[in-house]
Amino acid sequence: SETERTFVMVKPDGVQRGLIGKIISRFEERGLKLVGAKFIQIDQDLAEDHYGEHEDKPFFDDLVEFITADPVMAMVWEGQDATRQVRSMVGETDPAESPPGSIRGDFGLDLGRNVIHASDHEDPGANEREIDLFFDEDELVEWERVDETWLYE
Ligand code: YYY
Ligand code: MG
Repeated sequence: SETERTFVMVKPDGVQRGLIGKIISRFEERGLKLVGAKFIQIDQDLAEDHYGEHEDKPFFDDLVEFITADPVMAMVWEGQDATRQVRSMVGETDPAESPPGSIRGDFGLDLGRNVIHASDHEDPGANEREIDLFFDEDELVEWERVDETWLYE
């Protein structure tokens, strides 16, 4: 598989519940490399852009209100097959359907408060699109982890 970058965001419920560190640790321990991070409060325009695919859904207004209500931790993680691997660590959209061991399965109960966003691996280009929406090119850092030679064959 290819090395790639994916967009991840701890949502306002995860921030308020003090889960930023635990969530970052999971990706770090997996071997993924943090290449961008910002702690921000999303405005209406950015929220509507980010969730544009859902604009006709009945939950859209509540979703935008929720994601703009308080700060989020927006990040870019890099690694082999990163988009698919992160999604499998996140679990299903509904925490109630997410297995224990997944982030939503360990930290959430309610569909509308599912702690974390990650780019959809079944939507080609979603990762790049979301990274571009949240980060300028010069906010992404190229660096080597010391354990990279032992993480990959
Ligand atoms: O990518 P993912 O976050 O797993 O789910 P999406 O289907 O893209 O929906 C985005 C977001 O919307 C989801 O994380 C919770 C919310 N949502 C909802 O409140 N009610 C639904 N029936 C579906 C999704
Ligand atoms: Mg999605």
